[in-house]
Amino acid sequence: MSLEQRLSGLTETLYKKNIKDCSDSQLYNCVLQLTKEEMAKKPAISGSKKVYYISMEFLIGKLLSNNLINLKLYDEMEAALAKYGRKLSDIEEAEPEPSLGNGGLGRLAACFLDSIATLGLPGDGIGLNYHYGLFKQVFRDRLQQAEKNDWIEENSWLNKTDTTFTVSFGSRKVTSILYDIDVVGYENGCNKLHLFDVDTVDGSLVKEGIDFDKEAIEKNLTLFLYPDDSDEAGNLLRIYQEYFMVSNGAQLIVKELKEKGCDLHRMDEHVAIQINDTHPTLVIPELIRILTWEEGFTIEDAVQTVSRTCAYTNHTILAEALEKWPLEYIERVVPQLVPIIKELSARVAKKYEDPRVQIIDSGKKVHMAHIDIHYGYSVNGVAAIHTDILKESELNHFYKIYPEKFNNKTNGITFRRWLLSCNRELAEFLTETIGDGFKKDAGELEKLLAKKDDMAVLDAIDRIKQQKKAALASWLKEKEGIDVDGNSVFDIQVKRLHEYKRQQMNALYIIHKYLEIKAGKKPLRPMTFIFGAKAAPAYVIAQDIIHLILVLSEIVNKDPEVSPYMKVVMVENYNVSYAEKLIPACDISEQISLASKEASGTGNMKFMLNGAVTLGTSDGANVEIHELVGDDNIYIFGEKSDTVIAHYAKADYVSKDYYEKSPLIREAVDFIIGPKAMAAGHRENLERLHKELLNKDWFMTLLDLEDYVKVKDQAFADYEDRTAWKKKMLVNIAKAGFFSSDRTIAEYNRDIWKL
Ligand code: 26V
Repeated sequence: MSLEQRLSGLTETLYKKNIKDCSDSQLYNCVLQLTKEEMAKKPAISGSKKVYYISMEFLIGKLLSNNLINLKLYDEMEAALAKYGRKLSDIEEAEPEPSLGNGGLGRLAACFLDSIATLGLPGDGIGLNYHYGLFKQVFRDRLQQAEKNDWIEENSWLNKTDTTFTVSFGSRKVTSILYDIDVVGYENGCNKLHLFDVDTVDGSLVKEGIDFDKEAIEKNLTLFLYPDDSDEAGNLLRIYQEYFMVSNGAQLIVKELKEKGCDLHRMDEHVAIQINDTHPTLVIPELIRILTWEEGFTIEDAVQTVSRTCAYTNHTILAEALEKWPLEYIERVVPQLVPIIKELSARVAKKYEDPRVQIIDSGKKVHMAHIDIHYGYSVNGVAAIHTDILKESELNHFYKIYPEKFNNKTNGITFRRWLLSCNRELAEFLTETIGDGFKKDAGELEKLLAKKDDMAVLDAIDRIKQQKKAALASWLKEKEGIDVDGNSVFDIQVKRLHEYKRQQMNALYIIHKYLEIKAGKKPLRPMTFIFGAKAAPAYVIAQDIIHLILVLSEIVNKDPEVSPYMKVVMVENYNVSYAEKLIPACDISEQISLASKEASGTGNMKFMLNGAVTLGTSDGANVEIHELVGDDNIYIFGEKSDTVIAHYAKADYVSKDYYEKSPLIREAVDFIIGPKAMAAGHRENLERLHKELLNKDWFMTLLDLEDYVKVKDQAFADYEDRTAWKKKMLVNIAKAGFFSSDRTIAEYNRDIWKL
């Protein structure tokens, strides 16, 4: 039976309706069911060794389009629906987006699962099934408010399994239940994403926004991702979640090993466990506990076996993001792990005196990363510069002990989602121009370089960009109620809100432009500045930065003298689906973190692949993008990482000095507390932000502001040489192949997993 016949049969059975009469969500349900049936027909990927990618976050986004593409059924489904006047893209809008991640780290995990399956490697994800995920962002009174994202519907990608485990929190026992999501590779078989949950979760605990009773763990364990950890109960809940995930994961791994008849002493020959940041670190002592208590291993044997199996990825050098739990908290949540952690710590203390490499420090805090480094066989960073910083400074004392463990794995993105799915027009044009080999071997994008002087090709790439900009403009009109000019330059900064990412620097540029226009200096072409970012609810300055951007949007867009020349848009509830609309429409990609602070970035890669030109610092993967595209096809500004690191070491950065030296900086910074901003915003937020920039500015915004303004002005000016700009777009697309997560995963496999 054809897809069309099956679809039409389903709509009749379920809704007694013809395809053309169903609502989008009814059709979505039918297409979902059909797609799941097709996935179930795919063989499970198997092999003698398997990787478990264990992560508190899997930011998978909507799955329909991606799964249809990987099954090679997209075109057929689209055509079947079109016969009845229905559009697959409308149906996709009915799919709720799970928010099982914060940002880059979780999205990376999702890209990796896609690539692992696409390369035909046996590999499953292990995580949690948060019912309300990360909060949904709404703006009220120009401030961010958090609401729950109730994403789980009766029909979804989740398949309830009959696997359950008992997880002990001391004497308190919780029964888990496992849900699986199938992960289908591109023209390949299936792996699984295992999401653990508890049956007793109770959504009615959530009262206002995302506030809830944190004590009742049986009821709240899997309600939210990253519940507010600004208080003790929040921190404890986070440890409950982490242990719940790893205990289930460890039990699942041992169960699968036994089912395959493997000798647990040779576990490392059958399994690799990749620990995604420190959040799953407790899997190490938990496995040791299971092997010694339940499988009769000696402690020595258990430690050695686990150490040959676990590998750790570091995703940040920010001190505040490196987990250090008070031993007392771990004692309260999982007392059974404390003797093991103490033993692991004692072994280290016996061998090494250096206080910087201890597991339990003098303040009785447990350094999670230190467990991973001592008791894992691999430590990797996520971009070349990041790994260098780990080796040379941040983790240098560990590098000296274990040089052989350290390696780099520059991040990547799945081209199925970030090109084939979100930019079908470009993917189609590339297929016509260079063949479709790039779909399986991203390196083939380089074939495009031969067309660098072919005006027809350059014009076509630009035409697709214009089309995507027009589509975004109408979306923004509908969703945000803002008119933007499709002929303006689209400058986009979308990522989590954090001071180190310096959205505030972008805001200061906007103020500077606003003041220039008011003074009569009009830009050559209108500019559209687009932001998207969620801020952690307890992160006060991040909330203030969002407030400033919303205030600027109000001032700029409503000023008749200025708004014909520029617009400022902060999109509400930026998420994966929004990214898929914004990224293909971007001209200038903002990657402006303080050098040394952004471990890699992956948005930078998605923008490049879609023909945007990067405006960025020498940080994270920007450095590798720069090397690939060359000076002419990227805009690099700002101090380099060694200068920044030296400023921190000497504590000699004084933001006020920069403020006092530069009239441009002074004007822009003082606008924040000037009469216009005060009239549109709240005194408390704006004054706090102004004070922060002047007296602290920990992430050195003012250090780079003048250079940023200069280089950004140059980028806008260069955009006017249309042919030259189109060439930059082409080179960026052509050179993006390196950033395919297929390449990254092939490297993980070659160097770490050896499947
Ligand atoms: C976590 C936290 C939590 C507490 C408050 C401050 C804070 C700041 C940052 C983080 C990030 C944790 C790790 C993370 O998400 N790293 C990101 O990983 C991406 C994938 O490797 C990488 O591209 C990003 O550069 C990196 O920031």
